[in-house]
Amino acid sequence: MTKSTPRALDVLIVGAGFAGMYLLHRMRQAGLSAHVYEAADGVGGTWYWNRYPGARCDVESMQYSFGWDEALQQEWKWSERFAGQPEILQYANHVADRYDLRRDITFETRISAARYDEEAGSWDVRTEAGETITCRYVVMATGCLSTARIPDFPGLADFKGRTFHTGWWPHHPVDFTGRRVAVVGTGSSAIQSIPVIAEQAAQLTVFQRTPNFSIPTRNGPMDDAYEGWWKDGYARKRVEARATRTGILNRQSEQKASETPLDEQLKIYEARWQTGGTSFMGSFADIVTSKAANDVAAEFVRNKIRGLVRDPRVAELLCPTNHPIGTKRICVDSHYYETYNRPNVTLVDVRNAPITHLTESGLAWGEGKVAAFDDIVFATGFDAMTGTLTRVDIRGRAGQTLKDKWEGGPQTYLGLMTAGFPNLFMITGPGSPSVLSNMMVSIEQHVDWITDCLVHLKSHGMAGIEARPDAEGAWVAHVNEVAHKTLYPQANSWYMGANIPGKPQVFMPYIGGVGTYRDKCDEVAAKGYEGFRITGPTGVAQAAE
Ligand code: N01
Repeated sequence: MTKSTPRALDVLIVGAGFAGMYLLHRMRQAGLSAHVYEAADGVGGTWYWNRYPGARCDVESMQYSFGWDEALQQEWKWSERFAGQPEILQYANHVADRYDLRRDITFETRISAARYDEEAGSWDVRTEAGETITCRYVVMATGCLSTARIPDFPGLADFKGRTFHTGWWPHHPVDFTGRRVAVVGTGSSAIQSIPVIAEQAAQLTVFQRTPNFSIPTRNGPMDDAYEGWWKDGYARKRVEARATRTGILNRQSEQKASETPLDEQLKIYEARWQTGGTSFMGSFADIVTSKAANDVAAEFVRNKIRGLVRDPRVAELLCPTNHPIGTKRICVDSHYYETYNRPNVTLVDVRNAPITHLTESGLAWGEGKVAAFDDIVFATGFDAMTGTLTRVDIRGRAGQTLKDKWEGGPQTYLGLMTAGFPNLFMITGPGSPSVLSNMMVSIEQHVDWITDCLVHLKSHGMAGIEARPDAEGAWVAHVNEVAHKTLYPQANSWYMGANIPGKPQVFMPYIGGVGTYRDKCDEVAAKGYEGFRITGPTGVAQAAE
């Protein structure tokens, strides 16, 4: 790698989503030189890319927003209970403007490689265009669902119609009026976009391999009284949310279904179903640990599907039976199941008759079945959590690549660092609560922890920090142990890496809870960064052994 630019930084941040933006703000406050590199031409990360029709957050707006500036949270007004993608992107742009972040962000620049220079104790980071930047610390603020994936169907290039992926949606409006549209997949993105596409398209055919559980969002305009309730004592409510299991206030009941009579359970599920949103999964404390409790919740939702979908055969096809509810990410929707009552919508089950290839005019599946389409929408998901990190050619000590190190699954200490890669941090990395939590809360916690850590190093005349292999091994074992006390590993989910052929199947996020995890991170810091090796400018170990 040649050093084509003299540019040198304390902190290079990859990604200008909410994580990268907040980190840049904190670095400036801490007096460290920092710069963000972003592949897109704007801020917003996942909300920049995922512009598909119906895209909406499944965490309420009052909680899916930054809580670190009282003035910001008091002034910003959300128009809906659950904000749609355009409004969240508008919020991201507002944050960038309000804190004057853009002057330290280089857009349309993808980071392709990063190599640790052991002698200098610094990183040489390369852009796709060939520029090299030298920095002390690298922070991958690259998100968990950033590498969209279209399955490797033969004939993809032969199809003459339009193709889309929900995660790479065009920036101009896409009109499906009068068109024959196929949607492949029935995860969150499909479940949100199908009702909207169905209203425009002449014919919509949904190719479903695995039905998913979905709860109505019951979205609506923001209620003034509700907004007022949040804003009165907002800071205190944020603190309370940070101590919860998911980082979402008023979601999780501590009552156990296994200690609740069946008729009472059903009443509680009905109340949560009527309230709407993912809080359904917070109805009881043991839904994802007790199979018996889970079965009741799952059957409750299946009965709702049977009640919503008129054709009993289609209803049964839409009923998930091969995984416990919640073990694949629970979906939320606006009139998803009812959409199958429309005369222009057809459901095709490809579980036992997989899609085989694309033709010039459409899709082929099973034994010789073909249908013609004008447009194909791939709602086929992402190489989640690790895909974006391992696609960058990251080389740590002795030239070891991150890809090689994680060949058998991600290994991290606290989801923040990985041994052998000094001064390289991840935000919401595998081994932290990340995708199981309110991402805003988890992003803030990681950014604050990293900031405190770098300030600590600076004030102690230190320059290097690295996860110790023994601490990392113990953390990975703990992450696994906690996961295996739940039903999550029973599903072929992207949490497990099961959606990517050949990817090791390991439960990647930490399910011990946001509050517990925060306490652990704080304790590690309070003990002088226990489990980390801290080094001086010369790379000599000096503390926290
Ligand atoms: O992706 P997914 P997504 N043939 O991986 C199917 C977040 N998110 O973009 O289950 C046929 O969930 C695949 O089938 P199967 C959220 O965390 C949040 O929808 O592998 N089908 C599945 O149905 C979410 O979980 C929000 O059998 C194929 C679908 O494609 C995550 O993003 C909104 C196939 C992929 O579903 C990812 O959601 C949207 C094949 N060869 C997203 N290959 C909210 O905040 C794949 N599939 C609300």
